[in-house]
Amino acid sequence: LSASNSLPLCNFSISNNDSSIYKVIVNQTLYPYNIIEQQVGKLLHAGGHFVPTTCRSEQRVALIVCYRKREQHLRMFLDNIHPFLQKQNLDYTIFVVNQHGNEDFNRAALFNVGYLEAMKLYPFDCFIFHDVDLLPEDLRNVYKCGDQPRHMSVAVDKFNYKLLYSTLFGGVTAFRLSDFIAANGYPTVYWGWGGEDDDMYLRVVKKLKKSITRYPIEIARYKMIRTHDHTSGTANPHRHTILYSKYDYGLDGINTTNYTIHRVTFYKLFTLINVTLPQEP
Ligand code: BGN
Repeated sequence: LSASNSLPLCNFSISNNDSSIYKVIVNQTLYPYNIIEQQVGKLLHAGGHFVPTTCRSEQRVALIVCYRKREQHLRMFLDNIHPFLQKQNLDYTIFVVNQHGNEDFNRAALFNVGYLEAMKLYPFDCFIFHDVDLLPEDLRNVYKCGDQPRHMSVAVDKFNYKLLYSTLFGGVTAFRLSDFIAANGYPTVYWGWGGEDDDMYLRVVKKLKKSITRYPIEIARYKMIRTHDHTSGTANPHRHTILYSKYDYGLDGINTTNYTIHRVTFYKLFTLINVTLPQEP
């Protein structure tokens, strides 16, 4: 896979505003995976890995998706995100981290697992952490990392394309490898819905001593997929307590992510990391 060094650096830019709108396809008639593979998987290497052939990418992007029982969402996500990222000429790989078992959902710990497992496979330098139900709508929303952690999902249709609050850091985020390591990754102590993204925001501000950045609100637009097959998790009653306890971020995060891998499978459209997270009472 080593791209020839003689190729020019990949350069993605859109001059004509009209062409920047990405046509999001939310198809309620569910295509089986093999049809999606035929439609958007032709140029992929095993495990949902794409490498531009006409240019050399400056970043290797790992797109980490947290997941549990959202089959329809995942299919729509894959159907949309592959052509989107290929148009941006990125060297990217899609990892779906599935939380197996009956423990409460732990979105943040799944992201850490994705990071840890991805690094065993390829020297990524950019990590994009993604909810499975968000689809980018504008090609100028480039899935790359910069000097500051970036909140990508600024304007979501469900919230009338408005930012809910100024420190919101949920949905989709992008971190340079060095920033993610310096933050000690995501927290692992948030079980159930809410708070883990606010915790990550505080890590950026307090531990990294950086501020987050965002693309302009007219660019960072997303459609939220809504189907009947998902049950949103229960809110975590401890989330405020943990968030405001000002605990030491060095003592919880990448270095304390406890997990058991069942299997890593290299499908055409993504790498599946199937994992159990032991939940302490
Ligand atoms: C916030 C949640 C976030 C969530 C956004 C958007 C909390 C912590 C309270 C101290 N934060 O209220 O996790 O992403 O709403 O839904 O619940």
